[in-house]
Amino acid sequence: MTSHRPSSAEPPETDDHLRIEAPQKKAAGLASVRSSFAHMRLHGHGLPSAIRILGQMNQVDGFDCPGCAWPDPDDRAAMTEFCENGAKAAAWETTRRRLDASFFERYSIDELANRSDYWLGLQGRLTEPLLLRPGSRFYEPISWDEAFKRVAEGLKALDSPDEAVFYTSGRTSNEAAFLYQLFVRAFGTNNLPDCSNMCHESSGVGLGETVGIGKGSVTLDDIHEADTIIVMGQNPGTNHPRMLTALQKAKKNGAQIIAINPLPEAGLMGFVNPKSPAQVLSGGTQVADLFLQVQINGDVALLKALMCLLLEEEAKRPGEVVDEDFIGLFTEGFAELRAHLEAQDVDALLESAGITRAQVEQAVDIILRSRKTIVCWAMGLTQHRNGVGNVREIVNFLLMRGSIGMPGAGTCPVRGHSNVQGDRTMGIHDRPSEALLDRIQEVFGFDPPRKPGFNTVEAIHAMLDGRAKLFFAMGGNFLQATPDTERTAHALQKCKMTVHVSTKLNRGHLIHGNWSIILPCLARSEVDEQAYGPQFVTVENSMGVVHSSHGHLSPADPKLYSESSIVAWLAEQVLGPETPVSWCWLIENYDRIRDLIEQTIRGFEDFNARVRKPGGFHLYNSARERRFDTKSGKAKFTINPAPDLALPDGCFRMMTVRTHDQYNTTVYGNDDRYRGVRGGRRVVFMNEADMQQAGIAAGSKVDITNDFGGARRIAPRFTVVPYPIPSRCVATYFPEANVLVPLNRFAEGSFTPASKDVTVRVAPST
Ligand SMILES: Nc1nc2c(c(=O)[nH]1)N[C@H]1C(S)=C(S)[C@@H](COP(=O)(O)OP(=O)(O)OC[C@H]3O[C@@H](n4cnc5c(=O)[nH]c(N)nc54)[C@H](O)[C@@H]3O)O[C@H]1N2
Ligand SMILES: Nc1nc2c(c(=O)[nH]1)N[C@H]1C(S)=C(S)[C@@H](COP(=O)(O)OP(=O)(O)OC[C@H]3O[C@@H](n4cnc5c(=O)[nH]c(N)nc54)[C@H](O)[C@@H]3O)O[C@H]1N2
Ligand SMILES: [Mo]
Repeated sequence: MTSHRPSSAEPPETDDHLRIEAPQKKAAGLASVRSSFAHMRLHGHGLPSAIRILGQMNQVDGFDCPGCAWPDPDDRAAMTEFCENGAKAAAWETTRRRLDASFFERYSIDELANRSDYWLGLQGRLTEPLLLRPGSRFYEPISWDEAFKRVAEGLKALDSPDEAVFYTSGRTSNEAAFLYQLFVRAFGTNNLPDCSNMCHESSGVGLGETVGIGKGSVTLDDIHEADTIIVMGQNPGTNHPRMLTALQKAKKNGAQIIAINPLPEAGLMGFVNPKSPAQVLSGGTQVADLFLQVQINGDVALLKALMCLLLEEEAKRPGEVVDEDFIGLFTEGFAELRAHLEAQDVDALLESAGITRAQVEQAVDIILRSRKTIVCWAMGLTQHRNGVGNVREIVNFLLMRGSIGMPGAGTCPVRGHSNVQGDRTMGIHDRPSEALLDRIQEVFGFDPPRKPGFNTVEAIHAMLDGRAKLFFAMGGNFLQATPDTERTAHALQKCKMTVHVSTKLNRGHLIHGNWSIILPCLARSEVDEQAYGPQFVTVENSMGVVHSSHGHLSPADPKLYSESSIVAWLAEQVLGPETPVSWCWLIENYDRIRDLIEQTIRGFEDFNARVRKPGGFHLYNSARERRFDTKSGKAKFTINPAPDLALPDGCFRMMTVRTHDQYNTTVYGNDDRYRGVRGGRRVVFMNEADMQQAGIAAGSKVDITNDFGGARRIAPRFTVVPYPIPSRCVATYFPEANVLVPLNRFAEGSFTPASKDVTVRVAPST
C-alpha cells in the first residue's frame, strides 16, 4: 500500500504555542466584545473605524453580514445586530492591507504554500487580476481585458461545454448568481457544483422528498413563539451566535430547549448577552434545559427511540400524543412507520445512541407540553452517510405530532453561508428542475442544457479522469472545503486552466491548473458603482426572507470589479453574438437584473419594489401553509434504518468541526476559546477513558490515519486534548483533517461528504 505524507495542498504545522485550558460553559459575554474589536485592530481599524463598520452590519440600509445566514429581527437597533464572529468576518474583508504587484514579485507560490492559512488571510485584499503561466512559480498582474480574453479563450478551446466546471460559494449575491447560472447555461452546461453540496444538500433532499420544499418552514417569530426547540448537530455559539439571542427570547416566553450533540458546546449550555449589562453582571442564562450527549451519528437511533416512547404515551392517553387529524388529512405512510417503530428494540436503540431511557423520558415530558415544537439542525446531521435519513427522521417526528405549518412549529435547517439559500433559489444547481429550465427557455429564447451537471464529488472525479478540464470558482476554496485534499489537489492540477474570483488569497490559488487566473472582486461591504450610480444587491436568509444589502465603504481598490460585472464581461466575450441578453446593459443598473429574476423565478413578483421595503419580504413557503408539494400532494412518513455504528477494533469515529476563530477555510485566529484551545489548530479531542486504554497521554503528539482509495492517509502530529466526548468518538478541525475524509463516502441521495463520520486510528507519532 502506498502511503501519503502532507504536501503543500495541506496547511503546514504551526502549533508552536499551543495551550490547553478548561472548556467554557457559557458563550459570548464581554470577552466576545473584546475579541470583536481586537480583530478589527488586527486588520488595521482603530475604534472609530471599527464602530463605523460594525454599525452598518445587518442594518436596513447597511450591508448584510458576510458571515452566517441567520435572519435579522424586525426591531433592530444600531450597533446591535453584529456578533463577535460577524465582526471577525467584517474585519477580515475590510482589512486595510493590500496585495500589490510587489507582493507577488517577492513570494513564489511555493513560498506562499509554506505559510499558514492564517498568514495568507492576513496579507490583505487582492487588487488586480493575476496570471500564473505554465511552468512559472510567480503570479503576475495582468489587465482585466487580458484576463477576460484568456478565460474566454480557455472556455472556447474546450471540446464540449461539459468540460468546464463552475463552482459557487454561498456569499454570491442573488444578482450575480442569477447572471452566473444564465451565462453557464447559455454556454451549454449544468456543471454548477456548489458549497451547498458539502453542506445542507442532505436537508434540501430530505425535506424536498417528504414535505415538498427543500427549505425550512419557520420564521424568526416562530422561534420566539415555540414551546420546545430541539437544537441538533449544531454549534450556534460559534457558527450562528445571533441565534442565541433568539433562543433566549424564546426561553423568556416559556420555551424549553433540548440540545442533542456529542459535545457540551458552550453556546448550548449558557449565554451571556454582551449587550445586556444586567446579564453581564449576573453571569447570563442557561440555554439547554436538557442536554442529550448522543454519540456521533447516533441521531437516527435516538429519534426512533423518542418516537417509540411517544407511541407508548399515545397508548396510555389516546388522541393526546399523535395528531391523527393532521396525519389523516395531510400525510401518507404513517401506518408503515408505526409498524416499523413497534418492531424496534428500544433498549438497543438507546444503547446505540448512547442515551439512557430516563433522559429520553425527560425529553418526552418537555415535548408533550404542546405541539409548538421546532427542530433546528446543521452539519452534525447532514454530513453523514445517512444525512438524508437524519433529516427524514426529524420530519417523521414533527409530522407525527402535527408540528409543522402552524405558528411556533416546524423545520429549521440553519444555513451556513449568508446567501447559500438564495444562490439555489437563483438556479445555481447541478440538477435544475425542469420548471426552471422551461422558464429560462421561455424568457431567454435559448435551449438550456437538460442533462444533469456535476456536483462537487462528481466534479472532482471528472477532473481526475479528464472529463473536465477547466475549473472556474465564483468565490470559495474548493481545494480545502472538499474531502480527500490530496486527490482534489491532483484533480485541480490536471486542469488546463483554473480560475478563481476572490476577495483574498487562499491555498486554493496555489494548487493550480496549467494556467491559473485570479479575478479580484469587490466585497459586500463596499460601494458597487455602476453607470446608474451605486448599486445594492439582494440576499435570502435561512428563513426565506429576501432583502437588500448596501455596501458603503470605498472599494479596497478602484480597479476591482463586482461579481456581477465579472460574469457580464466574461459572458460578453465567451458568447459573442449568440448571447441571450445584453450583459453590459444589464449591469448598468441592477434593477434590470432583478426584472429578469422576476420574470424567471417564481415568488419574485414586483421584486424591485418589494425588496426596497425595509427588511425585504418573505418568499412563499408551501410547507408553512400545510401545502405539501410532493408527487401525491401529501407529506410523507418514511422508514430510515438506523446506521450500524460498529467500529473495527482500535478505531475511532471522527467528526471534523469548526473552531471559534474560523470561517470555513478562512482562519481568523488560532484560538478555539470556548473549547479551551489557544494558539493552535492541530488538535484531536479524545475521551479520557479511551486515552487511558490506548496508552495515549494528554498533550502528546499522535498521527491520525486511515486507509481508502488504495492508500494510507496520514494526518501527522496532532496534539491530544482530553475532552468530555463520548467514548470511541474523536473530534478534529476542518480543513486540517480533510486529508482523512474519503471522497467516496457521502450521504446517500445527496452526495454530501460524510465529514462528521470518518473512521480513523490514533497512535503516538512516529
Ligand atoms: N463563525 C463561523 N460561522 C459560520 C461558519 C464558520 O466556519 N464560522 N460556517 C458557516 C457554514 S458554511 C455552516 S454550514 C454553518 C455550520 O454550523 P455548524 O453545523 O454548527 O458547524 P460545525 O462546526 O460543523 O458543527 C457541527 C456541530 O455538530 C455536532 N455534531 C457532529 N456530529 C454530530 C452527530 O452525529 N450528531 C449530532 N447531534 N451532533 C453532531 C458537533 O459537535 C458540532 O457541535 O456555520 C456557518 N457559520
Ligand atoms: N471536513 C469538513 N469539510 C467541510 C465542512 C466540514 O464541516 N468538515 N463543511 C463544508 C461546508 S458546510 C461548506 S459551506 C464548505 C465551504 O466551502 P467554500 O464556500 O468553498 O469555502 P470558504 O472557506 O467559505 O471560502 C473562502 C474563500 O472565499 C473567498 N471569498 C470570501 N468572500 C468573498 C466574496 O465576497 N466574493 C468572492 N468571490 N469570494 C469571496 C475568499 O477567497 C476566501 O478565501 O466547506 C465544506 N467542507
Ligand atoms: Mo456550509
